[in-house]
Amino acid sequence: MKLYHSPQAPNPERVTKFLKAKGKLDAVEIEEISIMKQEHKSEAYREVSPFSQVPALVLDDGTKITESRAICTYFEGVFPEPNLMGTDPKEKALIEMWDRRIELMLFIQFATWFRNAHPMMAPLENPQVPEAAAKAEKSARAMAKRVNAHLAENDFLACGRFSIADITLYCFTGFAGVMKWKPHEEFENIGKWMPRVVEKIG
Ligand SMILES: N[C@@H](CCC(=O)N[C@@H](CS)C(=O)NCC(=O)O)C(=O)O
Repeated sequence: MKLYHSPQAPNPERVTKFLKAKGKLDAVEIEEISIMKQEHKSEAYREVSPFSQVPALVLDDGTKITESRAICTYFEGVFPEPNLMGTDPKEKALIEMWDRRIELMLFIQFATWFRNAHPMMAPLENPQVPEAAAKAEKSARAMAKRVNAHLAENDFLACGRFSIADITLYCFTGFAGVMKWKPHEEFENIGKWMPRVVEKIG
């Protein structure tokens, strides 16, 4: 199987860190797609990912999977150990709850801020809308505060153990640096959580 990856981009990183946590990075062939060179908009790549987004996974039978979390779900099935998405209905629900909260309320809010505010993104986000950036920045900062409060009582985001939700938060934390935002320095509990995750996938 082949994984289409962009090393600087956070969604593909969610998949490679997930594979790393499984010890299975070598199980896939990786092809790099440069977003800055707009390779993801080429006709050839659109055959793989009609929405022109990275990552994408192509299975040996030709099946194409193009959402990072869906790709992780596939890998969780074929490489079950260590478990990263829950072992019973309660764990699965709690891990999904936190993963979706981080993705929807932090990761995507931050991406909307970045895409609408950073000059580097002007060719991809046309037009950039300052009001959208300001609103999304406020949402992302509010969510980071909530996550920090949650981590005051919890070593990991869900079920007292490392999971896909922590991987999503970890990738967001690195991504935030593009706007010179360091949530792990600004927020004490995110800062204490970080080395626990680095130990698994850093
Ligand atoms: N929901 C998708 C989002 C994928 C996505 O937005 N990928 C970004 C890179 S992090 C991308 O391909 N951007 C290209 C563009 O915006 O033109 C997923 O989770 O895989």
